[in-house]
Amino acid sequence: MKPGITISPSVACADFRHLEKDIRTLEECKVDFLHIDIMDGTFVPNFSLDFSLMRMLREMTSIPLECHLMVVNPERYIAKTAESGAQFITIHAESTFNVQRALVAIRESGVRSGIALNPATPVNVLEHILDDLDMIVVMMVNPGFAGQKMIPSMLEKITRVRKLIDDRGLDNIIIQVDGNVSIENIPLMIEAGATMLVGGTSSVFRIDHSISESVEAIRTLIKKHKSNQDQ
Ligand code: S6P
Ligand code: MG
Repeated sequence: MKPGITISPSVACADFRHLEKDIRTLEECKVDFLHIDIMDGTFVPNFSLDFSLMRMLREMTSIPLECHLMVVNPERYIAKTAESGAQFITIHAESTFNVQRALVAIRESGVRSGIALNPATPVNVLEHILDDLDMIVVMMVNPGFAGQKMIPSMLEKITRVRKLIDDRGLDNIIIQVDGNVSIENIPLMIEAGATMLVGGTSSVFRIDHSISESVEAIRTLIKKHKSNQDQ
């Protein structure tokens, strides 16, 4: 069965001057996950969060953590990510020669597995690994930075991923979207078939709105989509 639509705020976009306060607000808003970006400065030209911060969050809150590894040869870090409290580990299809083996290793560590596709990576790389997946992440931007603009053709990519998993009877696989998941873009992404929304600077952590207002605005869009579907 197709999963319900969930919200996963990207912690890298929070204001670290008052991180704990933001986390408490996200708890009050009952968000579904926290999205943890880990970058190595090689797979992407930037650095972000790390395992010690993940462990701190794990102690601070019971909101489930889903970790997005933007690192070369991510198999080196699966055990560490699992030990740091991840409930999902997403690796990039482009980041290792041994994608299927790495996905199996994620599940063997007791964690649900995800694969992320950079904008230039075609959907057909998923065809032979669908049985090893709990989540597919369609990157709407090239990974590495917050605050970028969505690449419009990625909407069609979501549609293709949706068709691929529905045709195989695997519609329980989550389709996450990451990058410029903005208030404007969310309806288009959900319409195309996305089921997990990563909220960054263009939605949950907007400068001109509070976190609560932003999560509420996202929920309203989700409800609107659902009521359109029910009609
Ligand atoms: C980007 C990273 C993302 C960002 C998030 C930013 O490489 O994987 O998770 O943190 O997408 O959101 P926004 O709304 O600023 O694009
Ligand atoms: Mg991410």
